[in-house]
Amino acid sequence: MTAATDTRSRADRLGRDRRSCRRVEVRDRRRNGRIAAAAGTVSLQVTNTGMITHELVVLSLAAGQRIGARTVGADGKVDEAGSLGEASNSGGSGSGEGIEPGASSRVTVTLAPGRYELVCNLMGHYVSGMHRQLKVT
Ligand SMILES: [Cu+2]
Repeated sequence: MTAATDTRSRADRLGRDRRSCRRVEVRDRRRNGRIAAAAGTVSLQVTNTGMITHELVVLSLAAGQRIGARTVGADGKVDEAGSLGEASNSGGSGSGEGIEPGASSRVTVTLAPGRYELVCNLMGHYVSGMHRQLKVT
């Protein structure tokens, strides 16, 4: 392909500056569906369709690490040190007090190719199944 016929921007050809937006639903019941996105800037628009407050935290997954296999502490939460970002601000973006039922929040993260785990880290929610895989390619 010659440069004249490649109408993509230089950034696209180099795989940079790709932006994708994914809508994610969080609710009270277990939900294991996988989400996929292109590497680069990823915006997650998170809507709580459940009856209680939730949140969404983006965590890295090590090679071979399974979804849902994190150690849950006595506080009913997993270690979220190294969190890449979270949506827990009802009606806004970033960190807050949790996403109230019927509300939405969003978070924008820059992700390299790999596997990530989207978790709700309110007390007891991870162990009840609130974790999903995000695969970035
Ligand atoms: Cu939750």
